[in-house]
Amino acid sequence: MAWLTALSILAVCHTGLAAYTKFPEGFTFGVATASHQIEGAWNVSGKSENVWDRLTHTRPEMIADGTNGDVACDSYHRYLEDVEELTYLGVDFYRFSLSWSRILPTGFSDHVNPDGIRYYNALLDALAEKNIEPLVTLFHWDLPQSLQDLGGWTNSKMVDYFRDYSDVCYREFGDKIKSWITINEPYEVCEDAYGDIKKAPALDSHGIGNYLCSDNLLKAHAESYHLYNEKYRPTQNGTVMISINSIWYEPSDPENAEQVALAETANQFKFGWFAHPIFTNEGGYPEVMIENVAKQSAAEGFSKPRLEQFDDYWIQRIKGTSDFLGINHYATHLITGPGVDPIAKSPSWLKDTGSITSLEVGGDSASEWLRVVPTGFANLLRWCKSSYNDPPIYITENGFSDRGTLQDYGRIQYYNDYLSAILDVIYDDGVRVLGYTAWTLMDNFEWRAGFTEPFGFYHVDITDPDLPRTPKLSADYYRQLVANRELPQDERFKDPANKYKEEL
Ligand code: PNW
Repeated sequence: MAWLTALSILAVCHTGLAAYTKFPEGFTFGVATASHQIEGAWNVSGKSENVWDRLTHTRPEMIADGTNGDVACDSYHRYLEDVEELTYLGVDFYRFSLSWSRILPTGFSDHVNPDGIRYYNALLDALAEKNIEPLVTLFHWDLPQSLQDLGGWTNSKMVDYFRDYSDVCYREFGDKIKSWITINEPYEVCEDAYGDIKKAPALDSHGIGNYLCSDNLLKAHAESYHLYNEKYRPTQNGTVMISINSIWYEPSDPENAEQVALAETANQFKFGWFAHPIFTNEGGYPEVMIENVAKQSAAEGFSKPRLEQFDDYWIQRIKGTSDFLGINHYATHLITGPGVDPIAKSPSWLKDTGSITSLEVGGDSASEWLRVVPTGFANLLRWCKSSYNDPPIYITENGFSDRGTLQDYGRIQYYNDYLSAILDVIYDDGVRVLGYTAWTLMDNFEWRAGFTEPFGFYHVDITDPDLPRTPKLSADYYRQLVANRELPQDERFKDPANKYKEEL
C-alpha cells in the first residue's frame, strides 16, 4: 500500500544522525507551562471558577484518571521552586500563562483581583532576579466560567472582553513582560472545545460553534494586538504573537497529485484556518475552507454557509497582527485517501474538509495522537516559510509524553531529532526559526488525560502532599543543550536498547 511506502520513507529519516549540531548565534531556548495545568489554588485568593474547574468538577469521568487542576503542581504556592528548576535548566526564557479568572474574577475588568496581580508580580520578580525572560500567554484555555455562561467564544462580545482583559494585563505587567502571546492554539480552542468534547467546555457544537468561535477569536486576537500597538508599544517596546498548533499532514504518496492536494487541504483546514487570516498578503480564511464549507452547508440544507469570509474591514484589521509566527508542534499524520471518514459527524469541520482520512503513524508516545515524525516538522517549517512570506518563527511548544520514567530516553531522542530537524531547515532552507520552547517544565495536569501522559523535564509526585519535583535525565540533556547551544553528544543520553518503548 502507498502509505506503507510513505511510512518507510518517513522512518528512514528518523535515524538520529544529526547533520548539524550547533545552533546559530542569538537562538534562544525556553520551557513552557500553562496556568491551569500547574497553578492549583483553584478557589483561593479571589480566583473564580474557569471552564476546566467546571468540567472536572461536574464530569470527572471525562478525565482519564478522574483528577483535576484543584492543586496540580501547586505552583501558586511553590513558584519559587519552579524558578529554581528553570535556573537549573539554564533557559533563556520561561513561557507561562496568566489565569484570567485569577486576575478578573468576574471575567470583566470591573474588578481586578489584587492577589492575582501580586502573584504574577512575585513570579516575574523572581524570574528577573535569575535573568530569565518571561514569555507570557494571555489565554491558555482557562476561560472564566462567567464568560462561558454567556456563550464563551461563540459570543461576539468576547472581542471586547478579551481586549479589556488584555488591557489590564498589558497595563499591570507590561513593564516586566516584553514578549506576549495572545492565544494558545486556536484550533484546539475552537474545534476541540466548541466543535467537539475533547476540551472544556466540551460543547460539541460541531460544524457551528467551532466557526462562531474562530470568527470571534481571530477578531479578539487582532484587537488585543492593535491595543498593544497603539497604547503600550510606544512606551513598553515589546512584541505580541499568536501560537498556532499543527498536526502536520503528509501525502501518503508524494508523487500522487490527488494525495498532495488532499494534504494541502488538510493543512489549510488545520493550520491555515488561523494562520491564513494573519500571515498572508490577502488575509481572510483560506479559499478552500470557504468553498468547502459553502458546498457542504448547501448539501446539508443550511440557508447560509456555516463559515463565511470576513468582510473587508476585518480582513484588513486581522492581517499582519503578529510580530512572529508562534508554532506549537508535536505530530505528523499521514493522509490515507479521499475516502469518507465514517466517524465524521454532520455537519462538522471534518466533513467540511471532505472527510479526509488520516492515519497516526511514526514512533510511539504515551499520547495516541502524538506520533514521532521529525521529518514532518521540517516539512511543516518549510511550508510555513513559503506559505506565509518567510515569517520570523518561534517554536512555542514541542515535546513528548511517556509514562513518567526518570530515565526518559524516549523524550531525549524526541528532542534531539526534532531539534535536528530545526537545524536542517535553518541551515539548508533558510527558515527563520529564532527560538525554541520545550513543553514542559514539569509533569502537570494534561487536560482530559489528567496526569496519565506526562511531558515534563521534572517528575512531580502528586501522591506526596509536598509535590516533590525530581529532574529526569531529559532535564540534564536540555541543560547541557542550552549551556552549549549544541545538540549533546554525550553517551549517557543514548538508549541503545530502545528500552523506553517497553514503558509506553
Ligand atoms: C498542547 N494535537 O495541546 C497544549 O498547548 C498544552 O497545554 C498541552 O499540555 C500540550 O500541547 C501537550 O498536549 C495540544 O492533537 C493538544 O496535535 C493537541 C495537539 C497538540 C497540542
